[in-house]
Amino acid sequence: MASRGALIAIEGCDRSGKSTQAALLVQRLRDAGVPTELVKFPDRTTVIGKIIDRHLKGDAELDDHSIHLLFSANRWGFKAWMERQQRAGVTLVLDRYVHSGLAYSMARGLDVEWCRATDIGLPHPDLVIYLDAPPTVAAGRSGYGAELYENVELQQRVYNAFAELQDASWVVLDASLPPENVAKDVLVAAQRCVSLP
Ligand code: T5A
Repeated sequence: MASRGALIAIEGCDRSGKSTQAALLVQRLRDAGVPTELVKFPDRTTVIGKIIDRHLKGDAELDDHSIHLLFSANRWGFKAWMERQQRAGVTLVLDRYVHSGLAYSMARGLDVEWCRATDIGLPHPDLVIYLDAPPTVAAGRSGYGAELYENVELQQRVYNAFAELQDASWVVLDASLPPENVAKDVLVAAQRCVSLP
C-alpha cells in the first residue's frame, strides 16, 4: 500500500507569490518522483466557486458571514477527493487553505471561533508555509487591485490576522525576496514532511 501523501498549505496575503511558489513546488516534487497535485482555493470552477468568483469581481454582493461559509463550502467540496489522493500516496500542495478562510474573515471583523468551526473536519495540513510579504510590497506587484479584497487597508488587517494565527509549527518565509530565493526556502521547508531522494 502507498504511504499517505502529505498536505502542504501555502498561505499569505494577496500577491504574496503563493501561486508562483505552489506551481514551482509541485514541479520540483514531481521532478523528484513524488506524485503531487496542486489545489487552488478558492477553486472557481465549481458551482460554489463560480459564486465566489463573481463576488470577488464585484459582481455579486454577499454579506461577510455568507461569503465565509461559501469559501469554507468550497473546501468541503474537495474533502473526499483530497482524502482519496492522500490515501493513494499523492502529496497535495494547496494554494491557500483554512488559514486564509480565518485571516480574511477576521480582517472583516468576524468572530474567529465561529469562523474556525466551519472548517472542523477538513483534513489537517501537515505543513503550513506562510509567505510573508508586507501589503505595501505586494501592492507593487502586477495585477494588484483587480479584485475586491486587494486594497492595502484590508490587506494590512489580513496581514495582522495571519500574524495572530501563526504558531511554532508554521514555516514563515520572507516573500519579498526574488522568487527563486523563496523557491529554495519553500523546497527546504517541504522536506519536513516529504522525503526527497
Ligand atoms: N479568500 C480566499 C478568502 O477571503 N477566504 C478564503 O477562504 C480563501 C481561500 C482570492 C481572494 O479570496 C480570498 C483571498 C483573496 O483575496 P486568490 O485567488 O488566491 O484568492 O487570489 P490572490 O491571493 O490575489 O492570488 P494571486 O494568484 O493573485 O496572488 P499570489 O498567488 O499570492 O501571487 P502570484 O504568485 O500570482 O504572484 C503575483 C504577481 O507577483 C509576481 C508574479 O510574477 C505575479 O506577477 N511575483 C513576484 N514578484 C517579485 N518577487 C517575488 N518573490 C514574486 N513572487 C511572485
